[in-house]
Amino acid sequence: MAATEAKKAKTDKDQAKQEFLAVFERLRDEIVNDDLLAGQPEASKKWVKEMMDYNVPLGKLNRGMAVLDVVQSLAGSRGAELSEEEVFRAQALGWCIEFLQAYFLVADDIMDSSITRRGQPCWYRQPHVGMVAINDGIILEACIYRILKKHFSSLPAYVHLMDLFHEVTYQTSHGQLLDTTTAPIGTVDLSRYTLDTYLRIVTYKTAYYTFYLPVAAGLRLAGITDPAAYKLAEDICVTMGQYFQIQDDYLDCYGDPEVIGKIGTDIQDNKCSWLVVQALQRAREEQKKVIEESYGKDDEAAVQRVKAVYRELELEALFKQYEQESYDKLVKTIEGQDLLPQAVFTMLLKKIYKRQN
Ligand code: GPP
Ligand code: MG
Ligand code: MG
Ligand code: MG
Repeated sequence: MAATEAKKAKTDKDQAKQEFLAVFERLRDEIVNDDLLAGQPEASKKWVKEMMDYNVPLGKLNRGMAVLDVVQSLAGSRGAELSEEEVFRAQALGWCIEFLQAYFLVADDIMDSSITRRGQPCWYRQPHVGMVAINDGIILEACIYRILKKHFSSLPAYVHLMDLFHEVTYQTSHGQLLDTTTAPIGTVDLSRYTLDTYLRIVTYKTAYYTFYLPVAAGLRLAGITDPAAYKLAEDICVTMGQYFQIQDDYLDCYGDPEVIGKIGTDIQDNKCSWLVVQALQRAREEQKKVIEESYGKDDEAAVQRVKAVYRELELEALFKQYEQESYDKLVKTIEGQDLLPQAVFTMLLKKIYKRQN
């Protein structure tokens, strides 16, 4: 019985993903055939279509699909069912988040000199692309506002949605600014790697766009206007986002590149990663010295020396302990409130707990 149920859950999940992907194709085709592109050369249409297919739909799609989950939990708690149009709108809004994510990743991979993303070469690494990727990022971002205009401009939520995307982009760019300037390539200043700085970086560079954005977008679509609901969502989502980025940092070092779809570069890139912050809090003088000499170097032997210190300090076990404590704390907070249906948050949390990719 349990096996049958698990099989059904998987089929439902696959089906939801197929339906979500079908909406991507519709939105993509609308853009490729819109007023502006209609008058452009065939080569531009082809470029935009291929660029979108390469960068937008190939991730886990957790962020994008979360919008419909949120809207459905809110409707479910009122005993209501969504119309076909409401489902489509939630999915289209989810794709706006995936376009934003695609834009961030294209740019982030250039800034981090990354090699692979989602199991394929980073877009800027494609020989025919190079720095045109910067413009492609700008196009991907502009698509968000084309989609919003076409499908949401008749709703009272339109202006709030636009504002939400602008606000979250601003927050994320400031997280990225801190991320890239806390550890400039070629300088190692271990005094900068504090937990305080770390949490500020990850809150802004990841938590807002990964968790708060899908939840707040769903709340807006459902017509919720109570500021207290948004504040609660922000508090829970920021904590969940910190937990998610700590997992990302852990996987950068300990994940299987085949499974995570990218090759870790945090040690070489001198990143203010959760691992190095924890290592520095625990390291003896000689271990600190190894980190000081070997961190931030694009050299495999140096990377291995840093990883050896991480092993001595048993950071894997420390992460596992953090993961459990953080999960338990989040569950308690979610269960301790009655302003929003718990499912809004538990669905998100379930997807990331002990994730391998
Ligand atoms: C993830 O950091 C953060 C982003 C993708 C936000 C980028 C923001 C911009 C404004 C460009 P990361 O470098 O740890 O991600 P990954 O490990 O996936 O490269
Ligand atoms: Mg990166
Ligand atoms: Mg980065
Ligand atoms: Mg990372």
